[in-house]
Amino acid sequence: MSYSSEVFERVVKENPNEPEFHQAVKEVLSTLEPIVTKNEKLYRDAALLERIVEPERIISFRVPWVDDKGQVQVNKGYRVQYNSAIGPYKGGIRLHPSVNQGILKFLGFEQVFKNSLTGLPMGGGKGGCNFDPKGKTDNEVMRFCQSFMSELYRHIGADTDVPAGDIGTGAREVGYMFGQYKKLTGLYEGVLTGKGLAFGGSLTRTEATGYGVGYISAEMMNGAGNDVSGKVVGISGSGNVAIYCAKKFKELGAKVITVSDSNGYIYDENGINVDVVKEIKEVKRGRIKEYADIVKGAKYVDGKRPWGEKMDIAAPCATQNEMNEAEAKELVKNGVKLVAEGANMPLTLEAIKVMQDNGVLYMPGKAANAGGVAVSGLEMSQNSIRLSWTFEEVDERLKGIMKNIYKQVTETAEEFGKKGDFVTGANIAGFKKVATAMLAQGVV
Ligand code: NDP
Ligand code: 2IT
Repeated sequence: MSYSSEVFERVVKENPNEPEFHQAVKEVLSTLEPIVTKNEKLYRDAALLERIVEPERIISFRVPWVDDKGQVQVNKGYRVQYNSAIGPYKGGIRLHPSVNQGILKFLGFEQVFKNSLTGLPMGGGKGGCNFDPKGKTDNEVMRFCQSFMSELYRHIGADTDVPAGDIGTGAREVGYMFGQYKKLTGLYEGVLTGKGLAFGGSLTRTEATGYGVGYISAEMMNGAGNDVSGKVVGISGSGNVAIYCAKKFKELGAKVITVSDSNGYIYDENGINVDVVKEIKEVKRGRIKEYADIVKGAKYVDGKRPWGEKMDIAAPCATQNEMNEAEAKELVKNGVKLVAEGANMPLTLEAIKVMQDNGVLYMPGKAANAGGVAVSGLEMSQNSIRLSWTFEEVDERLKGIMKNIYKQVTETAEEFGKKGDFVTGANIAGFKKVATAMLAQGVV
């Protein structure tokens, strides 16, 4: 059995009941085979793979808070500090009822390689809580965020661990968390990213993940002698990533025909009106079905995902495993040419295989959605030098980073004899830098 397979078996054995974590590790370890084979003795002697799959630290804590009726509520909070070989732990905080330790481990593991790909000095981490912000009042969200930070503050800091947004955590939640951190520590520092522009946030951070998906898709299309312009794009989700992904694809001359939420999807053959989606989701915090009441000609399909529609480009931007093998086959049958993951691990391993076997240009999340954390890195830089760059300046840097990621991914795939396999390219390229740093730093 190969070294990678041995370590994968060990992960499954030692981490029972964490299927998403197993899935993420399997995807990475199976594609690292070419580099691991080349360096097997070095890696085995240093137990490098055994170390890289194990989080440096997991903090798990009680989050008690009082709802508007005066009832005490209790949630489970976590921070997975995965790997600090190339920089302070960096990664978002997910607030969703489905959150558990295994899901945060898969997200933290992915984050290690994603952050490495950005070229910025950031280690990997992820946090979260099984709190559901849906239907909560602003005051309830504030009390929850304050309680969450009342424990988390002692484990984070601008040079140790820098959280940010993810599902359920946006500008409002980051603001409340930052306020509580500052109150408890007395420090005004870049301890969170995605902050409001009035208190150290970076221009373009809100747009960064979705824009990055658009930029890398344009690179992929160009690399194949094709163009994003004129293409039909299907997007899932209607949150931060989906909204700005739709906006960028539109700017690039494509037509976006779907957006969704966990209840169903909207199909608008005239092209999704992003301002309407923003009003429903960012201002009213409503449901996506309201789009069909506002925009004439749009239809709402309840209880389904958008992958049955005909599209040239699919950008899943909602959550993990939101596209299965059957849906991937349906997309291929309908002529899909490119899949770029805005979400983390939205395709099952079987769905990825369908895309790759059918010659679809497929970019995994750790490359395609790295624009968000990249601009978080730029927010950290601006906080450190106490300056703010313009929107154009940050956007240019983001574009440069996404181009560079595409270059690293394609060149690494070729170098290891896997031309066009962007999963292998992304995993090996991300892994190389982290591995080099870990080996140089000794057994820690
Ligand atoms: P938001 O909370 O802003 O939006 C999430 C969207 O996904 C909503 O439309 C939500 O619908 C939908 N969704 C969430 N959970 C599920 C589910 N279980 N089933 C179906 N739909 C679901 O989150 P983001 O846009 O920030 O994040 C979306 C994805 O992108 C996540 O995978 C995240 O990890 C990833 N990502 C985010 C980055 C960022 O900078 N924010 C950076 C890189 C990746 P509903 O309202 O019904 O829950
Ligand atoms: O999955 C991700 O990369 C994020 N949620 C963004 C993390 C960050 O630190 O900006």
